[in-house]
Amino acid sequence: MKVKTYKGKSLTGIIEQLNKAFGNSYAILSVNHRWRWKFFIFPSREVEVVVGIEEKKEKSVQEFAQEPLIQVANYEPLERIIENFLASFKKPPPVDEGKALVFFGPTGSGKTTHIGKTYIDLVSSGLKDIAVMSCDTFRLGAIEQLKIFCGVVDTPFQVVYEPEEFRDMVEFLSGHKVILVDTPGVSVSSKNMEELVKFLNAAETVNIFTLDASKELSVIKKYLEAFNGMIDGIALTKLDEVDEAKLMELKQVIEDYPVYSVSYRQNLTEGFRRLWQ
Ligand SMILES: Nc1nc2c(ncn2[C@@H]2O[C@H](COP(=O)(O)OP(=O)(O)OP(=O)(O)O)[C@@H](O)[C@H]2O)c(=O)[nH]1
Ligand SMILES: [Mg+2]
Repeated sequence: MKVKTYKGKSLTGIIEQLNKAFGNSYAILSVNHRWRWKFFIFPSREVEVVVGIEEKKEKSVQEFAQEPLIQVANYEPLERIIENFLASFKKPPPVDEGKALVFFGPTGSGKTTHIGKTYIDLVSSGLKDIAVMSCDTFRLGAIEQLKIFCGVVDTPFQVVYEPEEFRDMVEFLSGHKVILVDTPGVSVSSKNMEELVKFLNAAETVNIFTLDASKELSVIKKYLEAFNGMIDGIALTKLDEVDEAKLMELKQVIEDYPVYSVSYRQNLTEGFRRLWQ
């Protein structure tokens, strides 16, 4: 499966073109409606559709679109800054096959999005033997979001409610090459942090602290202290929302941890770098 983003003026227009090009060999993963402002006064609607396409049915962009529906923005400067930033970090150790990667961290830090991005990145690089698990039973949306992806390439998707269930499921799925685990957001002082710690202690996993780079450094430090000892590595999100100076400050705060992946776009198909193998 290839995952692509198409943009256009109307959803029906995009669907019409998708039907023409791919018949029933595609699945819509998400739809986002936005307003675009021209000269700050003329709003126009834009729809962004993320689509999973069976590879053999894929056609060239030119064949597919009358008007260019795919708009790949130029992120070169940002990518260069991020490359430099990443160069000085420890490389994450290789992840053993069948070991679960648990993405945990504060509410809204980008865990579910990061799992989606990781999933798309792995599938696009040819690795399809993936299982996905969610301990995020608080937000139905999170489960639904992940379920949609998993349906596209027949990925096992499991929801677990208790730490013991989590331990058993990690073992049950350990025959898969990669297991990605989503968790509910935590705040340092709340009860859900205790709950999460029970999950993290229940099985031998790679615990990836998902950190929103745009948060204040004092808040980031507080979280790192609170989870000290549980963090195997870091996934940094929202790098598109910080400047170079903030990146440098951030580097000093997290330099002891390997960085597993970074994201720098809200969109699932763009702005992602995976550093673990
Ligand atoms: N700009 C930008 N936005 C991002 C990025 N990653 C995630 N987001 C946005 O951050 C918001 C929160 O993302 P989620 O993936 O729902 O975060 P979460 O940690 O799963 O949230 P909870 O499950 O509520 O704890 C969403 O609006 C995402 O689109 C990124 O790299 N850049
Ligand atoms: Mg989530």
